[in-house]
Amino acid sequence: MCASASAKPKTGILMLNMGGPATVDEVNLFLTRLFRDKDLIPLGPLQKYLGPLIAKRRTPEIQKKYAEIGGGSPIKEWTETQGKAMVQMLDKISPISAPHKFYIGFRYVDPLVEDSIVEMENDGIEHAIAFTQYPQYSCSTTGSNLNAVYRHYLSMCRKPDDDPFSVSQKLKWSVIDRWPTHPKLVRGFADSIRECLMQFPENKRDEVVILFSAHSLPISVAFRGDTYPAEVAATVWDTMKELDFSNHYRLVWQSKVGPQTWLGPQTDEAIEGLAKLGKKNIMLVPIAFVNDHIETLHELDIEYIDELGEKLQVDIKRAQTLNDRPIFLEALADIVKEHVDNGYKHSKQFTVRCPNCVNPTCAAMRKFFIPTY
Ligand code: GF9
Ligand code: FES
Repeated sequence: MCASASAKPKTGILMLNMGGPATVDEVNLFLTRLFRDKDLIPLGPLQKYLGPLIAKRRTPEIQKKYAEIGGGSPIKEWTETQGKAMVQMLDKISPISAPHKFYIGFRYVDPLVEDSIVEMENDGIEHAIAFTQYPQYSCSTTGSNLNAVYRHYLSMCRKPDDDPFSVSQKLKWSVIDRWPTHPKLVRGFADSIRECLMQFPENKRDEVVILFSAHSLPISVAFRGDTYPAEVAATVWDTMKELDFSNHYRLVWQSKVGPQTWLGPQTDEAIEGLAKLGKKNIMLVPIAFVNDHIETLHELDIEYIDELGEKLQVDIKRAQTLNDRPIFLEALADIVKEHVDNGYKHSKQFTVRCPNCVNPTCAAMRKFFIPTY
């Protein structure tokens, strides 16, 4: 019943995420792949050349930021910790799908989605689960990762009547495409917020403003019909409900880049605005990413808490990222178990594209994952 090291795994769980550069030297490769990703940033027919150029221009400033957070992104270590705990619990709570093995499928750094799929095929996995590590679905994140799975199989088509679905049939695929309100995810956030509240002086706790900070999106993406903004708001609402709406709160958006208009209010502008309103106790809560990454360790901790907080004389603290919080590790295992038990191959929501989608790969990818699409 338990997976020993030698037992042949039956269920493979591909943990999908964008990944991050493990070293300062890897920043350029990471950015090159990111700016070449036409599902994330459509640059037109010259993307193959423009992407690497933009990456090259951005590399030095981003290398500097990674150097300041200790030389690299911790995302691979965190994902491995989470994966190990998840499969260990799954072997106990879901004997029907055991033994389980986790794989990491990053979009822009090793281990890449494509390479891990080959490993899953070689391991003789029967049921492959593409498990996005983004709680809230965006076509720019989870969608791009799922497109990478589809394109891998497209690239394996050799004979004239091959199609991505038929060449994938050694592995039976299903998708966990979103889990924005899973009760244990929500409890993880609520616990992290409660712990952070305790760090404020007792007479200030009531007036702390909780700023849920999510990675922003260009407004054009929201207007396309991307589900991410609404799903992030759902996570925020359930988390505040778990806290009995004990504090004021706002959903704010961070990490905007480039000339487009993005979803707001921006996290830093919200901090400034609240300071002007006399709100001098602020808690930042990263709500759209479950691991520490450059946007928490640099943007929130250094740029907003250390620099902006100091300048404005505001007491800003940050709730811990979920990382290896036990209730969150349980959430990961529960989500997979519930997926196995209910037999759904994906969520209902996954079966309709954005009303204003113009990316043909979004349809082809669904054809691959949804038998009746
Ligand atoms: C994102 C999370 C992290 C280029 C516009 C010219 C687009 C973009 C993002 C980031 C969402 C959730 C990151 C674009 C188009 N995006 N940056 N999306 N999205 N830049 O769709 Cl957790
Ligand atoms: Fe959302 Fe294509 S952009 S489905």
